[in-house]
This record gives sequence, structure tokens and C-alpha cells, in this order.
Amino acid sequence: FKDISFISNAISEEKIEIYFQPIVNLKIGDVYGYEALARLEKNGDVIPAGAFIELINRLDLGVDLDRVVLKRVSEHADILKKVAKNLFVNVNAKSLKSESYIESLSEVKDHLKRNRINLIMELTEHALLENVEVVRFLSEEFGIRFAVDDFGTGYSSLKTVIDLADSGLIEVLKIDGELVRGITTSEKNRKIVKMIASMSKNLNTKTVAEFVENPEITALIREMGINYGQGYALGKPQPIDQLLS
Ligand code: G
Ligand code: G
Ligand code: MN
Ligand code: NA
Repeated sequence: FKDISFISNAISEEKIEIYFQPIVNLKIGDVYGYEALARLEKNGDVIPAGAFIELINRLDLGVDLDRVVLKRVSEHADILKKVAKNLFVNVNAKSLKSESYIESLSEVKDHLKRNRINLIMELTEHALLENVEVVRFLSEEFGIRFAVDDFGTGYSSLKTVIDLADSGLIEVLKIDGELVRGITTSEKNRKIVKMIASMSKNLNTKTVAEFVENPEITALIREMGINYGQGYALGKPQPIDQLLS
């Protein structure tokens, strides 16, 4: 997606919609929470974040996007509280360094709390590592919780993750979808995912497997002791008005 003026207008006019994808507790079979995913609408088409997030970052609009998402999520609190108490939002590393983002957070946090909605921020390991002080502050002062997104790929610092988990700052490891998707065909993927599952158990973090696309993957991750899943086989991202039905 390359339309620069469309995207900057969408951000400045706050024309961002949120789709919500369920994160399912595989033990009980109920919805543990939802991940908020930013969407753009253009001529009746819905454009997923994957198609515009790169351009957003290039235009340095990541912080603005994350602020609009907080605002939308807060507006939907009355419906969200009826369907799940844990709300996962993706956060850009730069947002945590931005005063305006922290200000937006302080504006919505009490409203979410009143509605008994827990905010869980999804960050990459690198973003967490860069922002340890802010993360600690948001955890202690705002009661925000943290998940590592796309875990198992990229350059990881096991030591950092273990330190953060040990100090109670990381509550959830979300296993990268491409890794998870590969477990039905690749022994190597199975080994990696198994290892993450056992590491997560040792650290007392929750484990969410992403890209659970079919029943075969669901069965395999359950065998590995992974208790939470997210993916097309468990529920697609959907607009707020469809969450109640
Ligand atoms: O929704 P989709 O599968 O296309 O998401 C693609 C990527 O965009 C994912 O890596 C996701 O983390 C990211 N993303 C989705 N919504 C947001 C958002 O509100 N803020 C940020 N910073 N990233 C998002
Ligand atoms: O990086 P992050 O985990 O935030 O990315 C989430 C993205 O993955 C969302 O944009 C969502 O649309 C997409 N997604 C969710 N479930 C599945 C799935 O089962 N398969 C694939 N290929 N993508 C998925
Ligand atoms: Mn995510
Ligand atoms: Na992810």
C-alpha cells in the first residue's frame, strides 16, 4: 500500500478502525482476550496493518497510529468488557519513548480499569529491551502488562527475556506465527516451539501460539503444553459489532 496522502490523512483524521482477534484458552476453550489490530478502510476495502505499517513507520506516524488505537479501544470499552477482560495492543518501540503516547495512556487507563479491562502491550524483544525503564514505570504506576510479540525469531537475547520475566515484567510470550505454522511440516520448527514452551513453563509466563491455522496445529501445540492459541482456526480478526454475536 503506497498512497502517502491517503495514509497521512487517515491518521490525522483518526480514520483508523480496529479489528479484534480472539486469543483462546485451549484448556477451557474460552476466549482469554483479544488482540487489537489496526485497519484502514478505503473504498469499501479493509486494508490490514501488514499492508501499511511499513509506510506508517517510514512517515514516522507510528506513535500517532498507536495513540488513535488507544482512543478507539477506550471508546469500545463497554462492549469489550462483555466479551473478554484482557486486551492486547501492539505498540511501536517509539511510542514508549513518546510523551504524547504516555499522556494518551494516562487518559484511557482509568476508563479501562473502571470497565475491568486489562491492557497487555505487545512489543518485540528489542522494543522491550530498549524501554526497560518505561516498561517498569507503566507496570508499577499504570498496571499495564506486557507480552513479547513474534518470539523465537529475529535476534533474541535470552538473557534479557529471562531477566524481564524473572522481575515479573513479562507475562506472555507470543510465539511467532511463521514458526508455529511450520510445526506440521518441519521437525526443526517443532523443536524450536517445544523449547519455547518449556522455557515459558520455567519462567512462569503464559504462552500464546500464533497462526494456529488448522486443527492439526491446534492438536500439536496442545500436546506441547501450550495453553493459548490465536489464528484463523480459532477466530479471525473481526470488527467490534461482530464480537457480541
Ligand atoms: O493486522 P496484521 O496481521 O496485518 O498486522 C501486521 C502487523 O502490524 C503485525 O506485526 C502487528 O503487530 C502490526 N500492528 C497491527 N496493529 C498495530 C497497531 O495498532 N500498532 C502497531 N504499532 N502495530 C500494529
Ligand atoms: O505480529 P503480529 O502477531 O502482531 O501479527 C498479527 C497478524 O497476523 C495480524 O495482522 C493478523 O491478521 C495475522 N494473523 C492472525 N491469525 C493468522 C493466521 O492464522 N494465519 C496468518 N497467516 N496470519 C494470521
Ligand atoms: Mn501482535
Ligand atoms: Na506476533
